[in-house]
Amino acid sequence: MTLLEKLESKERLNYEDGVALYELDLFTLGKYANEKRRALYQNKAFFNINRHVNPTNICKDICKFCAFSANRKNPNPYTMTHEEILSILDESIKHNITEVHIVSAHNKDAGLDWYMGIFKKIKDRFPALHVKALTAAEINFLATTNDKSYEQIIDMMIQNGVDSMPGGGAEIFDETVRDYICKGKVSSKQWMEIHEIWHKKGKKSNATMLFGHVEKREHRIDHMLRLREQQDKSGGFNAFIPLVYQRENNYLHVEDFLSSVEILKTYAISRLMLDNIPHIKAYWATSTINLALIAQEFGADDLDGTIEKESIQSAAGAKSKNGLELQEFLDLIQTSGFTPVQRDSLYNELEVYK
Ligand code: V47
Repeated sequence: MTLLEKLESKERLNYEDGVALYELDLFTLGKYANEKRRALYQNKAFFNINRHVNPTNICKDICKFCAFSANRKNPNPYTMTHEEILSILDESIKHNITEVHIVSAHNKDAGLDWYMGIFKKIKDRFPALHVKALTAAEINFLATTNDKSYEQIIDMMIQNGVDSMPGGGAEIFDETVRDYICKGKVSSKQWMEIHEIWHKKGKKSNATMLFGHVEKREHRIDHMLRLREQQDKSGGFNAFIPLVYQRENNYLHVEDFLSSVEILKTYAISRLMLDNIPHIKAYWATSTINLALIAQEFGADDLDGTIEKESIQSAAGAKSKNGLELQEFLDLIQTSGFTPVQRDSLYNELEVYK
């Protein structure tokens, strides 16, 4: 059977198919991805009203791609107090956020109680707010530095009010590339194991892929297939998020920025390969809002949210520092021909803006 016949018959695609998909022209690829996306969600483009908070940038690890952590290129170490975090959210709650997305660095001096206290105090003050927090990389860091198992850390997260896990720390699973870009951080196997334990507790998480640096197309397909296999087993991934690599202020020297065609192909291929992960998120902070909107025609169905303040990608050159106002977000989605659907963190529809 040819690749096009497989696409027509909606057969599950294998590694060789995935690599071959990149050789198709963008519009053929887009047609199949868009058909799948429309069959599931029609004209809807999902988003949420959220706030990103990054409580510390002090990190024991040095990932070559990271411009966020305090280091020689970015010497401004900070660690927020719980009161500072709560006062940020006191403001954000006035904008009707339904989710706080918390990602920190691996700060040895902050201590386990500081990390867990963030969630507990947020839940005490804002019981209805969905707390999406701690990447698998952070869980691995907290477990190893506190002599605890992953399950013990995960149980503590749940007790202290974490509702779901973000998809960060996945980077690229291929071990050779991973060793080159972020040696010493959570391994691909550990990342998967942590999500599996989380899913076994009946909880949901996301999965990211950092692309556009030194990896090859083959590594992206391998990454997607490892996630698809895990999803067949544990079933808890809500969204796949391809993160476009930003190249400023870090230690990974990459000359060329990916073309928009390559980025759109990657969204489309994600939709086609990941037949068991319901949502493909075009995270506008890395793709730009323009491309994230176009991506809705190429397989993506979600844009993340209003964000309010973004620190990780903007440190590396993305122009996303201050989020987007709700009205602007709605206008952009509508003028692109889509129906904005405000969702909660688990993709229940809260409001459909006709
Ligand atoms: O894992 C770091 C990435 C991630 C750069 O789950 C970079 O809904 C691009 O995971 N260029 C953290 N990306 C952010 C993250 C995330 C974002 C939005 C939504 C969700 C979700 C999760 O940021 C890290 C890393 O892959 N990152 N440096 C960079 N230079």
